[in-house]
Amino acid sequence: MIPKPTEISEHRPRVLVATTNPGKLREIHKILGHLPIQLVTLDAYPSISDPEETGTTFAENAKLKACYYAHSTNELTVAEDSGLEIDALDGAPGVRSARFNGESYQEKFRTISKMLHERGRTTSTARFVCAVAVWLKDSMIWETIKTVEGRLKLPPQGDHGFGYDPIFYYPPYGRTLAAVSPTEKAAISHRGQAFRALRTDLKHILAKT
Ligand code: ITT
Repeated sequence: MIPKPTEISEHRPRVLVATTNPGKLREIHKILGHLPIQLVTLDAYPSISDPEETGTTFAENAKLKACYYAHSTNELTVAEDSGLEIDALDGAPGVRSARFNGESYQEKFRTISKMLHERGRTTSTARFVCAVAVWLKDSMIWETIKTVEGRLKLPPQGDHGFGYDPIFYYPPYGRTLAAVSPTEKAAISHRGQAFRALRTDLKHILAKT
């Protein structure tokens, strides 16, 4: 007898992708979504509040989130911390990218423009960074950190992606990451690289569970 899809998925190993950011989740789902695993999101755990991101590096925050959600759910947990580093602003907004000045991204972009102007600049080299940690019970069982190099380009351009994509110009494409397709972004992005590395190692990771 052919098992029903729900019966198949119940026998697949569960992996919790612990992020509250829908933009991240869409991109991660595109890379891990077709694997023989059951991808679980934080929607399954509505009563768990977000941890305070007290780390000073992307790697520390990724570990902190993975550890926190793994302990709260007892799931094999993948978490990531990411953000934009602008060289002319000494690496800001960095680990504070999500919380950086301004409620909306339009406000954040205006703040960045003003800060650059105060330093006599209109542009700067910059990079997106993505640190990923996988945690089970009391141990971290996998981690990576990946980056994509580009330049700031104001005013913002493009409607795809999320966050700082409209001001992140990627020279090989000649466009911002908000002006390219999701597939083009995933091919070169910090998150695309990190989650493809996770996908490659997933068999070994699952063998440890
Ligand atoms: P979780 O902690 O729940 O995963 P978050 O959005 O708070 O969600 P972070 O603390 O890692 O996550 O902050 C990441 C921020 O960095 C994100 O909100 C964007 O502002 C920015 N960012 C990261 N990756 C990006 C990308 O691919 N494109 C544009 N902006 C990005």
